[in-house]
Amino acid sequence: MSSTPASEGRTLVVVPTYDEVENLPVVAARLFTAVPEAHLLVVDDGSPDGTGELAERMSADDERVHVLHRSGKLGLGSAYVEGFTWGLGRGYSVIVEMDADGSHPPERLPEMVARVSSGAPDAPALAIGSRWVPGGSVVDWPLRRQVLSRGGNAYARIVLGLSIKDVTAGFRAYTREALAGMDLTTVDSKGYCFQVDMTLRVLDGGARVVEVPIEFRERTLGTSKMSGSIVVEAMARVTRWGLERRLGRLFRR
Ligand SMILES: Nc1nc2c(ncn2[C@@H]2O[C@H](COP(=O)(O)OP(=O)(O)O)[C@@H](O)[C@H]2O)c(=O)[nH]1
Ligand SMILES: [Mg+2]
Repeated sequence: MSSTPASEGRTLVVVPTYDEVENLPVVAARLFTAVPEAHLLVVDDGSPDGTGELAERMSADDERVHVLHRSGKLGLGSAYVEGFTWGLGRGYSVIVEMDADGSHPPERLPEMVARVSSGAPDAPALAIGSRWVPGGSVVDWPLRRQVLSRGGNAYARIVLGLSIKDVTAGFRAYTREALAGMDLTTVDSKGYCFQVDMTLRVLDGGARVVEVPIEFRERTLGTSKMSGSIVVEAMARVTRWGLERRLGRLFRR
């Protein structure tokens, strides 16, 4: 692991990786072109393809790059939780979630970061890079994935009573206050429901969420780690959270 320079006022971009050796250098170059002052934290789960070793070499060459190595494929949610905790401990003021596969355009980060760090009293604590608001789009995404994403979002919106259009999106900028105000040790969602879980935690903390339109592009290199069990986990948990919230409201009356 690399040393940590003073990071007050800086942005940390957390990128979880599992077998992204071709994608990581491309996304890192795009990130540092778009936001040269940002720091990058790669959270690698022992990728068999050598992504972790590549990240280590990148970190030796560039003091903005940091790496956490985990023992095996433990899931996206816990990778982010470890990354967030690392970033909070080092004083970053904005902490970003971004995939390694190039689907999330780092070029949109300046706007997302600006929205959460404007300093205005009603500034949002979370900016979501959204596919499903006007101006947002998806490119080269199979119809099956589009239907799943739109359907999953519609279901979550109805069951949880949310107005957010892309609550499963994994491209996000949080203020440190939003993350510091949560008990991250109780997050145990692995896949898409991690994104829903985090959104509910921000809203329950009384903070605002905004959506910034992005163009989402399907990866051109490597393979997706999305699986049926991740979809089942998301459906089951969203349903449970929806019921719990409704019952909770009923009993408070
Ligand atoms: N550290 C870690 N990263 C993961 C894991 N599963 C997926 N990722 C990373 O999470 C990001 C999104 O995964 P991806 O397979 O592209 O999912 P999709 O975009 O929904 O198809 C990529 O950067 C993956 O390498 C995991 O278990 N651990
Ligand atoms: Mg992807």
